Amino acid sequence: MGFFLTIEGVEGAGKTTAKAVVLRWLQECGHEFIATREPGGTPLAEQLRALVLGEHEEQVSDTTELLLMFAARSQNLSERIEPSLAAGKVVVCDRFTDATYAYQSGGRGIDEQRIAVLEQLVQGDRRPDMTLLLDVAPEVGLARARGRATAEGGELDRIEQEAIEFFHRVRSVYLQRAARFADQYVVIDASQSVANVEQQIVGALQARLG
Ligand code: T5A
Repeated sequence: MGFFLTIEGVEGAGKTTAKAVVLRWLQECGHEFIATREPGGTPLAEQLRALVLGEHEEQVSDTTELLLMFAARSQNLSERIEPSLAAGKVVVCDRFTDATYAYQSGGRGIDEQRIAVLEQLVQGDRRPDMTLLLDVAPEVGLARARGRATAEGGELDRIEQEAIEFFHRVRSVYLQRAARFADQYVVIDASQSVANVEQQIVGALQARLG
């Protein structure tokens, strides 16, 4: 019944780059797949993404941010993820609920039990079959994200503008979850060169799906 693969990490860890590697490998191996991202993935969920990552004149409360992440997720699940898994496809998702634990619990300080309640409400028993965690020091990731934003003439979004301590807490929760859910997580050393990171990813895919 399909295979649900998610890609996680702090800003600029290389998730977009990794996703391209995963999709190319799936294509070459003849797997049927779809690619999606969170927050986002459907027209409505992409509107929620723009809302939650955008700047506002008022303060966005932590609970509002949390609920918008799960609202977008609910839509992506019902419209794209669940139908694709039911059709036997591999679903590749750039971030999922592990990001909520890392950012809204680790980063913002929301009690993880509150996130667990929403996780169950929105997803039932659905959890990723495999998570590639691109692990890199936040200083390195943010420098990459800034470099890309400058090259593309873009700007850092609302969350990317948080203080460095925020991203250290995010990374720390990711690593704690990787240790706790060792069957789900594969930790990739994303401080390495693009070629080396690609090699680690392909090795992980061959071990699980090859
Ligand atoms: N969020 C999301 C929550 O708070 N809660 C949630 O529940 C969810 C789902 C979403 C934001 O929303 C938050 C987290 C985020 O703040 P996003 O779209 O996932 O944001 O985007 P970012 O995390 O900001 O990801 P980026 O697109 O900035 O970074 P990527 O995709 O990790 O990195 P990538 O591949 O674009 O690479 C960045 C730059 O580095 C280079 C690339 O060429 C690029 O220029 N690069 C490398 N350079 C050297 N060595 C390597 N190994 C490199 N890999 C990539």
